[in-house]
Amino acid sequence: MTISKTEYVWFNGRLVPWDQAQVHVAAHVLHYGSSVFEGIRAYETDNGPAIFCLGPHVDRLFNSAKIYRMEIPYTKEEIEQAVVETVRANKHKSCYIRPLVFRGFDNFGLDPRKCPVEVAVITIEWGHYLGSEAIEQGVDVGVSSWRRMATGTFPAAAKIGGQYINSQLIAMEAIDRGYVEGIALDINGFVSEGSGENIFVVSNGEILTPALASSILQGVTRRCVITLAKDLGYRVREELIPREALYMADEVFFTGTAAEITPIRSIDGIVIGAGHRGPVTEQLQTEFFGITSGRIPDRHGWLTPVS
Ligand code: PPE
Repeated sequence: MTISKTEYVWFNGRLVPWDQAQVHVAAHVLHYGSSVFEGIRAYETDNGPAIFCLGPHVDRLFNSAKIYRMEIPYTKEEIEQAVVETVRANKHKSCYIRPLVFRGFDNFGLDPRKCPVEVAVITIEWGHYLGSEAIEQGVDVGVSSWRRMATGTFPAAAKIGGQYINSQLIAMEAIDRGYVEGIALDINGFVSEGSGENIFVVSNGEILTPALASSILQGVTRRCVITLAKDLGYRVREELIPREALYMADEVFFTGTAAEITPIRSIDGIVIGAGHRGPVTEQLQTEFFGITSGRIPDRHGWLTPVS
């Protein structure tokens, strides 16, 4: 998605005009990927924009920073407030929000802890991640030749900037092969996730999703979809999923802040289920988009109103 400038970026404690939110080329993050970040959506409702799962996203941001030994110089409440203020200042009806915490410039070398920790909140207009028709029609994807990082090499559950080189390799390969997205396996060959999405499999009325041990990001949307599925009476299991379970599934879908709930209609040219969005996926979408739009009561307290 091409970024269109907004009026303001929240940068190190205050709203500044878009063009003033700049870093130096010596910033540590540019050289070594030293950042943690989030992706959050604000949805349009009748009462103005509402931010989806703000608390869980800010919690994950702080957990990512903790693992990476990065002290965020603001409290969680201050970051939440910064997100709300930025959405409001840019007068969005709906938007994608990118909180970013990164190491600025002080020294080169691999102990970054002398470099200042800088914080930005950027908001942009963003439609459907995997194409405008993807939510209804589903997408064609392929299993990547790139694996997710092996356990004990990178903390896959955390959202750390440098780790996204792995995702970029998966995404570029998929697009070069004519797919919308790639599915990566973990180092043992079990299903892990998409370059920027978690994945779910529906088989014989049961819903499966890879466990945290399969090098997945601990997705906020994943957690919500598990909750919604249980509300609807489905059994959900987080477990090891072999690659062939994808091809044999009745339905497969991606979840993510950007991807929301996107059906997968083929994998490696093999048609999944009936080859279009399945009934379980549709039922979950109805709940998800009902809650995010305010049409269904927010029974889990997932929305933070902006106005
Ligand atoms: N796995 C990965 C690797 C990932 O990047 C995301 C989010 C997810 C799973 C889903 O997590 P969650 O958003 O908390 O449900 N990917 C972000 C998009 C990446 C991009 O910048 O492009 C997102 O959806 O915001």
